[in-house]
Amino acid sequence: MKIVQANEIQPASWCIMFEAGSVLGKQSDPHLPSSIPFSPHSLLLRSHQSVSTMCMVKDPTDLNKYLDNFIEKLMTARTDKRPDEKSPLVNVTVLPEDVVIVTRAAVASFKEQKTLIRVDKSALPINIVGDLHGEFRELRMMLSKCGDPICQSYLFLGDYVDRGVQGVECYMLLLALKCRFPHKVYMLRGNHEDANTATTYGFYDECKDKFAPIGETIWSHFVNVFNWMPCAALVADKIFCMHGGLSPHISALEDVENIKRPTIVPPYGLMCDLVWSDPDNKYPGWALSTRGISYTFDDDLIKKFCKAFDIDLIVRAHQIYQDMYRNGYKFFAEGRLLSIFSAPNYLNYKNDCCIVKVSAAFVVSFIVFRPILKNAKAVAATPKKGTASIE
Ligand SMILES: [Mn+2]
Repeated sequence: MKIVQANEIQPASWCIMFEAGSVLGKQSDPHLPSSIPFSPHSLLLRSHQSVSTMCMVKDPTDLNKYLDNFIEKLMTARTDKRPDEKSPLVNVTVLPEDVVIVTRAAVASFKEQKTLIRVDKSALPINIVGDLHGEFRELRMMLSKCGDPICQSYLFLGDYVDRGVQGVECYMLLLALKCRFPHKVYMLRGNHEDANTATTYGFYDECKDKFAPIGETIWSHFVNVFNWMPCAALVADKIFCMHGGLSPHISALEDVENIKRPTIVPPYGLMCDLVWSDPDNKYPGWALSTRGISYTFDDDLIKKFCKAFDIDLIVRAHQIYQDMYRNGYKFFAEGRLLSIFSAPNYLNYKNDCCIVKVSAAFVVSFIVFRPILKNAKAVAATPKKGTASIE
């Protein structure tokens, strides 16, 4: 496998410049997904229909038409400037009926997959996307830049919700795309796709606010999907992907494949490690993580894992190190493990983010997204080495 560094392959046009202030709100239309030709259909289900009526959408053709309309609605809604000069929000309403339909379809779709997804080589090129954390406007831009899921595949590594304020919109759009294009869009579970975590970091409150007075019911639909999500993917037999990292409990890839669902993320064990662990050379081998859950693993373990299972590259998300603030990615173990992060200006860190693209010829490249910030000096600040943010 050939690894192409961003510096070699990244012409200026590959950087979408995010405007953190008001300008983008006025200019949002040029960034909308012209390359995603979801045409309008007449079947768009109306908001006044009851939840029970919505649940009767069983014909796959009708479901696809509904999904086309729903995706188009989310992808084309305008962004609104906010008076507090925070990043503009996408002005779109997800209805309770939408959640019922999409989560039901998503559970059915996830049930068709094993806990380890095997993505065939024919799915290449594939875009691999890290943490999103409710940054919906930015997710739409990245999708529009990377292109139509009819033409290329996507693998999302989890953490769609929490922290940001449009987790509902992010998660719903991706679930709808996954259901509409099940052989092109793949989604893995992050540690935030779990009732215990998402109750603490914002998504539960977002559901209660957006769907009052039935927010808790809607929340339970989302939790049901969380519990059915796969935890790892093997792309073209060579690229092993998960949200967190490796586990001392993997003796064969079938161990991942055989994890039973539905399940919460347990406090220890294989599934817990897949969504929670981190690479770190501070301590040799497996070490208890300072997160208070799961482990860290060193370069030596990464290399041994790759050799044992004939893996060229491990791609994971879950962290934004300060030395990732430029470009949004970091290699470990002499290129055997790649950590990516896909939420720009996350928690006002002023960080770049990136999406990894694996071509049909197995060339790995990066699409880097950089926020445009009013204080340019802050962006250029020298990162401190060795520190990481826990995601
Ligand atoms: Mn995470």
